[in-house]
Amino acid sequence: MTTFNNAQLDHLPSGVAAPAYDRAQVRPGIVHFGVGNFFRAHLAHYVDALLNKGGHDAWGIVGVGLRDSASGRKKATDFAAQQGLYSLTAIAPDEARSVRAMGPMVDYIHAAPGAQREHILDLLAAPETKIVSLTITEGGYNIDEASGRFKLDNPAVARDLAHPTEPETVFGYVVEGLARRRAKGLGGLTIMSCDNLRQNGKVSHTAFTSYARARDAGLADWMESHVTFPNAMVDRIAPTVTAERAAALNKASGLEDRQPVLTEAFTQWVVEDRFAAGRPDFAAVGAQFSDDVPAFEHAKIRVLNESHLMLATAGMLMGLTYVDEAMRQKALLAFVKAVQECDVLPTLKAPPGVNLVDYMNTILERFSNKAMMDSLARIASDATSKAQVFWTETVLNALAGKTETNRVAYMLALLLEYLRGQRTDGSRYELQEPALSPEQLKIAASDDWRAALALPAFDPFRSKMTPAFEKQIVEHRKAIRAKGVPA
Ligand code: CS2
Repeated sequence: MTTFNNAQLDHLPSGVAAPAYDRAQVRPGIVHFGVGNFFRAHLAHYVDALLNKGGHDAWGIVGVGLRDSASGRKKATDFAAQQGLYSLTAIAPDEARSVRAMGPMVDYIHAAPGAQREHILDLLAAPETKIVSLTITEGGYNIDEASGRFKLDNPAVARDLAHPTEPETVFGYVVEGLARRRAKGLGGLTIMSCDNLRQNGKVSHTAFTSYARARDAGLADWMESHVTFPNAMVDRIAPTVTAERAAALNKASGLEDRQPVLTEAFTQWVVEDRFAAGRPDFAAVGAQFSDDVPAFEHAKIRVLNESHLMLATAGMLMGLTYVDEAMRQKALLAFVKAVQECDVLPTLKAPPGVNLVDYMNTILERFSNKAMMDSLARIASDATSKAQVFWTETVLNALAGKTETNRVAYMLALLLEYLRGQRTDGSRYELQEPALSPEQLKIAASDDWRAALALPAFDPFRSKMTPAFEKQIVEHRKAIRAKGVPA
């Protein structure tokens, strides 16, 4: 069978929905950095839906990959062979399945150091480009957690600042693109983060304008009046697609897709309506414009991501593989619910129009979706950074006496036990903790209870911890080892 490509679009296997638009007519209006599964299941889905409505041909997407890794190179070869096409399979908790041939990405550019540089800069400086969108991961914004500042001394950033017209980082590219727009007398554009961090627009503003200011204050001033950075809450689970998973997806779809994406039926996108160079009618395809995005972000992080990380750390210790498996452990589910009901929901402001209990129940139902086969290892990866973003508020509330400390101490005990890299049966797993130094990894693996409290996951609340709370954490750790997680 031949690799999935444009020629197949008018005779797709039954069950695969074709684009209702002519891909040849679609012109790029959005340049997207970071073409991972999440982007292909989320923003690309909204753009595809717009194109299907007709009248939106100016909003196609050009994907850009800056990572010179094996998977980055594979993506470049695959998308070249498939002309940017891929299949998106969405499966609901009741197993209802839909498969779409996704055509919104009209081009994919892989920028392996230097190659394709002018091509990318030309696009960024083209009058037709209205939005630069980003899924560059939580850590990709190069912000120092403690000070909230952009790290100008990051070697890649320093390199770009020394060679601003020959960029390699996303900051260097976008700001050089903007410099060229300004020089040509063109207008600005919107820099739109689709990453899962609080105030992602504000963080993007800090990152891109700090870089620009270090390069040329006049350019940074121009950006302040010509570029907008809307905040957005994004939500759709997109599990890792392993080679086996890809084969199973292709078997079910009948396609020979080298880059299939799997996701859940649920999707949500709440975004501020601040677009410097216009925008398509995203609301017509299910996005929600709101002036209260932080309330939505907040609820999502504390209900979804906070629970996800509990299931992941506990599930890894118990030797489980997938999120839905962890959801089927009665004791674990009861614990997650108790934290939500006693420690999270009572301290959370409901976003406009949202009932928090329904919101939680929908999320738990999504987690039970067997078809996702979403790996606990994916969720647990970088637990050190995630706990700081997802759990800190719950911990601070308990330490301030607003809620009980017992469950929260147990969560932290789970995290520390997880960071040892060892299941309760003694077998070991690989840790993915980019935020820990080799020294810190050694502390995490040791049995020094006290030293473990110095790990960075505790940074945001360490000064508020009491000896009694520390003792609770240690007692829980001992109990987990002696009796296992469920007990
Ligand atoms: C997960 C998220 O990686 C994680 O920590 O909780 O990737 C989660 O799947 C998404 O935020 C869902 O929108």
